[in-house]
Amino acid sequence: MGEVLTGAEIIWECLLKEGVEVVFGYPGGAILPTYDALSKYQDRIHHVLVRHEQGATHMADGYARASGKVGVAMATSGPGATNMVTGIATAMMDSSPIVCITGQVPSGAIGGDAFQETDVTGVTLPITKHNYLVTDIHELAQTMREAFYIARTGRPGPVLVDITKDVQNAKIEFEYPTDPINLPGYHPPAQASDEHVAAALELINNADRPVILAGHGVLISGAMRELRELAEKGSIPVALTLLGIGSFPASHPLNLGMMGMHGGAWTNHAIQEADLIIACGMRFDDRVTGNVKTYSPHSKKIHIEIDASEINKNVKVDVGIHADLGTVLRQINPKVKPRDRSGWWAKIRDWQEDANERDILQFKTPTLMAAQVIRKMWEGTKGAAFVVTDVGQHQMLESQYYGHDDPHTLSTSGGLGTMGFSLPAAIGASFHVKDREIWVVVGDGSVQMTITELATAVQENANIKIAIINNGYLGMVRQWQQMFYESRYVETPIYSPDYVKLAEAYRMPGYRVEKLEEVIPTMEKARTHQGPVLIEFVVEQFDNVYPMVPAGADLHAMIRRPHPRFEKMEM
Ligand SMILES: Cc1ncc(C[n+]2csc(CCOP(=O)(O)OP(=O)(O)O)c2C)c(N)n1
Repeated sequence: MGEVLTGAEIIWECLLKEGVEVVFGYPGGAILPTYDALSKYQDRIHHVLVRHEQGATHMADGYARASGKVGVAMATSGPGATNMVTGIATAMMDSSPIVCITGQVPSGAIGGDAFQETDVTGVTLPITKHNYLVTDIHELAQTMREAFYIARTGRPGPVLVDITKDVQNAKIEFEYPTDPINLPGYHPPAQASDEHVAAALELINNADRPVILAGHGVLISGAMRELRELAEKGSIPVALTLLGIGSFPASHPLNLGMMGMHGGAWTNHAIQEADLIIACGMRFDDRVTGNVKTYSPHSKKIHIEIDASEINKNVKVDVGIHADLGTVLRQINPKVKPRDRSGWWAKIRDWQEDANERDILQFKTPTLMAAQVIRKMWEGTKGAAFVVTDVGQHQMLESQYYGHDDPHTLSTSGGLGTMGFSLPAAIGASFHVKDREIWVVVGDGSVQMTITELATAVQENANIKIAIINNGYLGMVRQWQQMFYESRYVETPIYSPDYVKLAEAYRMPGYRVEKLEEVIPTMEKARTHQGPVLIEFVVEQFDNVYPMVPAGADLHAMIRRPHPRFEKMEM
């Protein structure tokens, strides 16, 4: 016989059963019974009081991405729940497992425009993997269990559980169900058929110019070792998506780095000239493919993906394998034949050489460049930091200039490109990442979107170092205006507060850096302090991220940084 508990207590009991250690949330009327019950659980679950519910969802997401566990966010009904929308959509696009628990007005009041009533299951239907409205306490425990199961299995994603206030107040005998979960129509697949394995092997063993495309799925599946085995056995170059960074060591000679809109020129050329693409746990996003009509036109394509709806969605493939990536690679790898691909590699090395000569780090610049800051950060942290980036030029530069050798060391909003992600996501990650320095790389625009969470960082003494790359502009948008709108910088210059004084106001150390030689010493000062530290790097305003594939253009039609041998650099 179980104990008689309130619905509110059952929520916390379920979280404990699911192994939850930290919840990011904000109280309010419709979730108040659950907050009241928290008083009995505070010794076992840590609750982080955020400053805005968007912050709670990004923190849960940041925690989930860092730990591989399900992140949990909590909010009240109406505005509390709708403030979560951006964070939920961010988690959805990047396959991050979070469970959002929202309070709802009492069952009897639903539909009557009660105070703070919003149909949040309706609002979040297209941006959750699944969502629930619980109006009957008998369904509460089973629903919580299913929510965690759905969030973390198959292709992970956000699940929202909206719980009416009367359910939180009702009482029932509590027993956590233990029978196997069987959800009609939801059966994450495991391995590939023999025919698929044979078809993939036939293509791999006969390819002269293959390229592996490694996406977020490699990390989610934990298939890093298998990916490396495939690449090394076949001398196959590996190109990474933004979220695939870390799935294959940056310093590995077979690594081509990031592909796509701001990917390496050699990487994109290799994809365009390949005769085989082996897409592993990725989804052919438009930022990766450019114009799909001219995408990798000469190649056969293999796509290994856990989400069936991604196969043949954007790019038609020859062999689509709907299964867990690690399992499939373990099936394929033993039969991959070593093959001399030195001709292919020679071509790639030529492209690389040309790109190296154009690299901004080869130029003498009068002002501090964002790329230089990132490279110094990589040097100063020996490439071993856990980095959380925001959205814009600084994000792309980090992916180009910070070499991530280890998996799960970069966290960034890829699919939704959510400005404001980094500061809260880093706070979330800090509850799991204890063995590495955590660096936030954030633009002056992005940081101002969720800067309220500085207070949370201080209150929790989150050990994060915040590097604001201040170029005085919404830099990436300014770059588009320069390239495609005749340099009309409409509403992209952006005013910032004095960040050093702001840090002081929040009672945390703050520094400003304007010279290259100050970068590493200031980082060193920052790391001596246990807790949040802010550093503002004042950088060149008019630099661009190169190469750039204009939106919708052919992947090989990149705008390149002018070659120093032929042209003077424009700034
Ligand atoms: C919430 C949100 N609003 C608008 C955008 C569009 N956007 C993409 S990058 C960018 C500029 C980012 O500026 P900043 O944070 O200063 O970074 P920078 O590009 O200068 O490095 C904007 C406005 C977005 N991605 N997210």
